[in-house]
Amino acid sequence: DKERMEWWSDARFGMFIHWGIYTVPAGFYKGNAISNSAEWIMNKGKIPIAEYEKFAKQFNPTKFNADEFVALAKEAGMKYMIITAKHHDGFSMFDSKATDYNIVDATPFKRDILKELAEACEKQGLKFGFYYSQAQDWHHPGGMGNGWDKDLKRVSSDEYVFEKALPEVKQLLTEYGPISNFWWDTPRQMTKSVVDSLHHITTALQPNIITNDRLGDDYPGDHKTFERHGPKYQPEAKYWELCQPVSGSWGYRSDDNNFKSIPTLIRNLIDQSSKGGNYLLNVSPTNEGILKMEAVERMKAIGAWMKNNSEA
Ligand code: JFZ
Repeated sequence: DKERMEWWSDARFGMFIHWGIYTVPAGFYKGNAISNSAEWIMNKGKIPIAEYEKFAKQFNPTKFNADEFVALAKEAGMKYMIITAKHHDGFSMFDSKATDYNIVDATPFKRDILKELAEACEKQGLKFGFYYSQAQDWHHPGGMGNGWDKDLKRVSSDEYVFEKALPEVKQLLTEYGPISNFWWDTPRQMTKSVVDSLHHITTALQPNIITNDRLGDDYPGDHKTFERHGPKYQPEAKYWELCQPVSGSWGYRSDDNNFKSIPTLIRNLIDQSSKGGNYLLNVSPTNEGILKMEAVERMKAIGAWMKNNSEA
């Protein structure tokens, strides 16, 4: 275990990426700003599935360049990258074999960005992992969380898990090279057997994988997760990570200019690091597939600071 955790423990700094078709509405629905983080717009705006699906047809981030993303993360001094393979909205950001509701089959873009990033990370020597919303899925009729779509004819959550979650997780762990991390989220209403199966295939298929503490009740995972705010004192947990967005929202919203200052970000990195934890800093690609200038500037500044303050 200690050996398996070594690179992660030494890494201290990683890039989190929230990206999905919610970057099309970018925080606005029918002319209204929908409060909360951009990736929650389907839920907060009570958008029916048939309406939300239309965003996929407008998702065409042609300026996306995986090598540039990975190079920027490296320049910032980050050692690993974790991207949303599927968020709560249920849209798969890779060439999913379990559903056509995915980036290759349902968008004009037709590119598997996870494949591209996996290859770029391999090439440039960055660890690569996935965020996956295993319980909440507002698109599948057996997924957790969609209580607003009146046309949704519900099926059992087992059906959702066996048709979608398990096959997708399996695909992500077998077709994308070495996967360093699996970052589960919002473990709601999961049965013990489902959680066990997810845990089992993950560790069986990628024995060196590192997981967070959000798979299910009985699974502490390999590390604790702090969200948005770091711990005040050094936590008891040996392995932990603070995840935090560089601006206000995890996913891109057009009105989010709430960027943390460069000194704040550097201080946050030092703060977690000095208490023995990792800092997973989130960026939000736009609908064009690039980062806002403010985000790029910040990554470069952190990297420059690190360079100026390291030996050799
Ligand atoms: C979850 C997601 O719902 C959100 O969209 C984002 O992906 C974030 C990283 O994770 O949000 C959470 C999950 C857990 C807590 C807070 C927000 N928590 O335990 O405080």
